[in-house]
Amino acid sequence: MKSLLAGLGLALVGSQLVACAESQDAGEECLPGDIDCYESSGGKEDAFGSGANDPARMSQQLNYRLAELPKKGTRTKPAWKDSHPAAVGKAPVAWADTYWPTIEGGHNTRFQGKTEKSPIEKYDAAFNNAPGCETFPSKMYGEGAKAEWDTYLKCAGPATKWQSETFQSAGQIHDGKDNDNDGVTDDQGEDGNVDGMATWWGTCHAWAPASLMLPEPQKSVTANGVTFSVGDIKALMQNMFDRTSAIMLGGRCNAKEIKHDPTISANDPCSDLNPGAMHVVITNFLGINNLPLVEDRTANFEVWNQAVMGYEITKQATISNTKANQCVGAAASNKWSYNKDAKKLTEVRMTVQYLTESGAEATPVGFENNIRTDDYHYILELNGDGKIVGGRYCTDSSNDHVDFLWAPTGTFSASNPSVTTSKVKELIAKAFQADAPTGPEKVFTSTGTSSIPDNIATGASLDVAVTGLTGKQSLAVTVDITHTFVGDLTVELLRDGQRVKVLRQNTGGSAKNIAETYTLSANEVGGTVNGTYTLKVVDNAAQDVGTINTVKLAFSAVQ
Ligand SMILES: [Ca+2]
Ligand SMILES: [Ca+2]
Ligand SMILES: [Ca+2]
Ligand SMILES: [Ca+2]
Repeated sequence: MKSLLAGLGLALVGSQLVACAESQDAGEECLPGDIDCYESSGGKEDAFGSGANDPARMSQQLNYRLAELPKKGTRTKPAWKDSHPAAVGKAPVAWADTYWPTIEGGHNTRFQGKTEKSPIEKYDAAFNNAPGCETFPSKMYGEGAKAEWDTYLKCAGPATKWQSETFQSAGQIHDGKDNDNDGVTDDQGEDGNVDGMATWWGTCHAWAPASLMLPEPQKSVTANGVTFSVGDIKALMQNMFDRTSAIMLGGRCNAKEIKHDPTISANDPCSDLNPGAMHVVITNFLGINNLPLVEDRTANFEVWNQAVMGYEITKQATISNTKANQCVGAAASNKWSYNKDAKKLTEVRMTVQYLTESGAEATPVGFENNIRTDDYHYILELNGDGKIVGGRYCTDSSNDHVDFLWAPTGTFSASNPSVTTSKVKELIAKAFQADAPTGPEKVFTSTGTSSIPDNIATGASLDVAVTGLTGKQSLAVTVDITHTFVGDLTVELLRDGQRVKVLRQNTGGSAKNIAETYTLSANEVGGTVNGTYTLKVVDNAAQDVGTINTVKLAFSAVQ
C-alpha cells in the first residue's frame, strides 16, 4: 500500500526528532511536528482542524467510520517483504536493538570487547581501505581522555573519525574545552550532562524506522576480509537511517511538565496527539493496512521514538455528555461544548504495544521479548455519519499520551559522509544469501525400514546416528516414504528426541508416496550438530498406511 504514504507532508526526521536522539538546533526551518510550526485554531477546539492533527497528513485514503475500524491489529507482515524477499520466513517482522548512546561511543562502541573492532571501525576497514587503530581509548571523558583520543584519532578511519567527532558533537566530551560554559571541562556538570551531551542522546530515531523497514540479519557475514556480526550490521543499519524521510501527525510538546487544562484545545502540542486522530491512524495503519508506524510515547519534552507493534481496543461504548465531561475533567454539564460537529460520543480504552530497546548483541534479538504496552483512555467525537471528527483524553491519560506519530516513507540516508548506503545494503543482502558450502558433503543414511501405523499419534520412526561433525553445518534431508494417501501424514525431523523442523504437515491430499529433499540452513540445524536424528512420520487419518523406506542426511560445512 505504498500509495497511502505518497506525497504528504514529508519531513526529514533526523535532525528534528531529537530523542534518545539528537541535540536540538536552534533556528532550523519549520517542519511538521515542530511546535513552532503549529497553528492553533484557539479556544476549546478538538476537531482535527487543518493543523498538525489532521489525519489526512498521513494519508488521504483513511477510513474514519468507527463501526468499520478493527478493534485489534498486530504488525505481522514485514514492511520489507518486497524489498528483501530472501529474508521472508527467516527474519522477524521487527528487531530490538540498543539506541547506541552517543556518550558511550555510539556506533563506534567496541561492544564485543576491547579487542574486537566497533561497527564503524569495521566499516572503515572493509570499505574505506582504513584498517584503523589496534587499541581503543579507555574512557570517553574525564581526566586524560583528551590525550587518549588525540592519539586514537590519528589512526582512525574517516567514518570512525566523523562518528566520534562530529555526530551529535560527540568530540566535545573530550576536546579539552568547557563547551557548555558551566565551569566543568569534559566531565559531568550539575545538570548531569557532559559539556552539553545528555545520556539519552543516540539513534533511536534511526532504530525505530530501520527496525520496521529492514530485516534483522540472522548470521554474521564477511566482506573484504572483515567479519561483521549481526549486531555490527544492525548498528550500520541505524547509521544509514540517521536521515529518514517521514510523514508526521501531532505537534511536538516542549514543556518539561504538562499542566493539563480541560478548557484549552485538545490540539495544543502538549495536549495532542488528538486521540481522535490517533484512533483513526493506528486502526488504519495497523488494523487495516499493516503499514509501519512510529510513536513518541512521552507526552512531554522528552522524545522516545518507538516502533508501534500492535493495538487492542478493550472498551468502546457510547457515553452520555454528562459522563464524557466528567471523564475529560470538564465542569459538570449535560452539554458537550468542545466540538459543534459531534453528534455522538464514544468512550474508548486502547492498549498500544510498542518495541523497546535491548542491549547491543552480536547475535539476533528479534522482538518478542521487547514488547511493552501503554493504555490510553479517551472520548471520541462522531458526526451524524458515525465518522470520527475529533476527540479528547480523559483525565487519566491527559498528561500521559502519545505526543506525535510518524511513518517512514522508505527514503533514508546516512549523515556520516564516509558511510555509503549501498555498502550497508550489501552486508544485509549477504546475511540472507544461502549458506555457501566450504567443503564436501558428509552423508549419513538410515538402515532398515519402519511401517507407518494407521491413525496412531506415536507414528513411525527411523533413526540415523550422526557423529564426527564440527562447526556450522547446513543440511539436506532426503526422504523416501511409501504411502497411499500422503495428506494423512505429518513428517518431522528430531535430534535426540527434540524437534529440529517440521518438514511436511498434512499436505499433498490423495497423492501417493513422498520422495523429496528438504534443505535446512545452518541456523535451523543449530549449534549442536551431532546426535541421533529421527525422521518421525505420523498418520493422522484412518484407512491408508505406508512405510518409511530411507532417510538420507547430507551435511555441508558453512562459513
Ligand atoms: Ca569539552
Ligand atoms: Ca562543561
Ligand atoms: Ca514528547
Ligand atoms: Ca504532542
